[in-house]
Amino acid sequence: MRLKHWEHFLEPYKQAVEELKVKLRGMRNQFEQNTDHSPIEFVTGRVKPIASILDKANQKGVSLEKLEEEMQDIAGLRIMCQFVDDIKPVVEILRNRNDFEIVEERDYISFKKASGYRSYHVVIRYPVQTINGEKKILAEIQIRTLAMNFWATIEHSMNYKYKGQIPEEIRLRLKGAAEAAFNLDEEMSKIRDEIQEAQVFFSRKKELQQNEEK
Ligand code: 0O2
Ligand code: 0O2
Repeated sequence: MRLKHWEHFLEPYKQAVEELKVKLRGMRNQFEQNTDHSPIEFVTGRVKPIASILDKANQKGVSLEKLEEEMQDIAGLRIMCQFVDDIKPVVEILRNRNDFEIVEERDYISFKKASGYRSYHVVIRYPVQTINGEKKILAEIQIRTLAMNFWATIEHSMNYKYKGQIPEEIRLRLKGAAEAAFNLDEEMSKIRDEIQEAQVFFSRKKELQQNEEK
């Protein structure tokens, strides 16, 4: 494909990423205005660079004619949550939306990847309105905690540095670091639960004292 063709091919993906960033950030804004805890911390999005599309197509044996149907993450969105428990409610909201259709879900949190990678992936079919009518494209939404994101971001850049050939010793340490990140998630959830219990306990105690004083 020539550059001009690539630009034409990627145009609906660019539009989808921009639209979905607004929509998913809108979810965060609504939570912030209406609740005391937003399960969404921040949202990012990107269109896969042409070189990465070509690399992945090559690795997976996908012909360029089949990219549209077989490469699900040319348009990629990422939703970062504070706690592991925030992920399910976010997925549930995505399932209930009627501006796209969910094609597939991949739960790499219950079933982590061999690398140690954890994240929840939702593949959607999203309708983009173009001057030539509606075009449905595939997009991948990755939902993960801040700790999972921290690990994945650094592991991804190391993989890039080593061109996918991370030495065995480092690979094992990264796997260990993924477990440490998961333990951190669990510890943070426990701390939050204990603070919430303490808050309930103290507000009940205060109520009782106020009633006794009356
Ligand atoms: P706010 O006010 O910061 O909460 P754009 O399309 O221009 O809005 P762009 O250039 O695509 O955004 O940026 P990106 O990197 O996709 O998204 C960045 C958003 O995530 C910003 O929020 C950042 O503040 C927020 N963010 C918070 N922590 C992190 C982090 O650790 N890494 C990254 N990449 N982003 C983070 P908003 O929504 O612009 O508004
Ligand atoms: P990018 O844009 O560089 O992040 P496959 O490539 O076969 O593993 P598939 O079938 O496309 O993946 O689907 P999957 O595994 O649900 O999603 C792939 C994407 O998940 C990757 O995109 C990463 O963003 C993320 N991911 C999956 N495994 C790992 C991992 O071990 N480490 C990190 N850091 N990220 C992972 P790409 O293609 O790498 O592109």
